[in-house]
Amino acid sequence: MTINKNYEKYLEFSDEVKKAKKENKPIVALESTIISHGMPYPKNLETAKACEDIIRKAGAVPATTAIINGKIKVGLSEEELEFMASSKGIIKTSSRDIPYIIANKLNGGTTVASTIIVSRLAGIKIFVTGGIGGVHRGAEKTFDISRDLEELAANDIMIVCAGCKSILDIGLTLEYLETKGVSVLGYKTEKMPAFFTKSSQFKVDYKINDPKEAAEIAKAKWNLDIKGGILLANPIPDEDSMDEQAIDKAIEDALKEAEEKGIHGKETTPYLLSKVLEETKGKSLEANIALVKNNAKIGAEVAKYIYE
Ligand code: PSU
Ligand code: MN
Repeated sequence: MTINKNYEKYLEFSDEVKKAKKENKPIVALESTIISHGMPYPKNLETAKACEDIIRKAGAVPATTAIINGKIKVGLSEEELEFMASSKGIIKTSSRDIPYIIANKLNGGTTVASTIIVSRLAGIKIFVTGGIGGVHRGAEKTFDISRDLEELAANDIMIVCAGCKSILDIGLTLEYLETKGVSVLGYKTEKMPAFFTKSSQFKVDYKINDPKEAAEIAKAKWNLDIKGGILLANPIPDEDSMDEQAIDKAIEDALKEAEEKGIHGKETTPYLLSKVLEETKGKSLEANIALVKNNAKIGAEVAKYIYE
């Protein structure tokens, strides 16, 4: 876990993460676009804090990443979390946004893509989120494929998520991951989870049965220097899973509205998320919170073996 000296001036580690690095403790990264653009205040803040605590309780150290005032933060203080959760004007920051935001001393919520970059710079091997970006429905016309997939393909990282929302084309997302060499593992499942529901019609590559197995697979990949990260897809717990028809309808409606309004580019994902939330009267948010917490728990368990 060494930091390349050239990066050092851009990075700022929290005391907790600094200490964890010194003591070689397992560190788990967390993204912050989910806080700034993925959930409304104050649930976003409560969820971010709860996830960090779950990771601590499981014996690992959380490192929520963000860009604040042009500094790449690895680990946020309570005040910084509050800032990310409640401020207006935070920029959704994917890979290509990072240099501009740093140069202009702006504030950015890191997406999966940019959190992967920050994790690499900080020597973090695993990160937890809700859902990754992917190939959007209709991508054959719009070319809308999330940068998340490219960074996942290019870096040695494991991401724990609950699959991807069916606002995306799950089948095409899996095909893309296959092309890019990303291993897709199902945590105690053979089916790719669909975020709000436990499964989709698509299969993962391999079902794994415990955190240690996931870590062993990651280590084999990294030791052999095989390009392409690892996606650990962990289904939403039974009791939090949503009614499939209700969520499918909400997503269909949201997609239709986005098209009518001409929403595109980086606005698409946040727009669809907020529309689905509206139509499900907040139920989708509760499910979202439950699944992120569930991922935090599994992520911390895997982290304990992955740094060995
Ligand atoms: N999916 C969710 N919630 C989110 C996101 C995705 O269920 O908050 C966020 C993540 O930060 C992800 C980003 O990396 O959206 C993907 O955006 P885009 O599709 O524009 O690449
Ligand atoms: Mn996109």
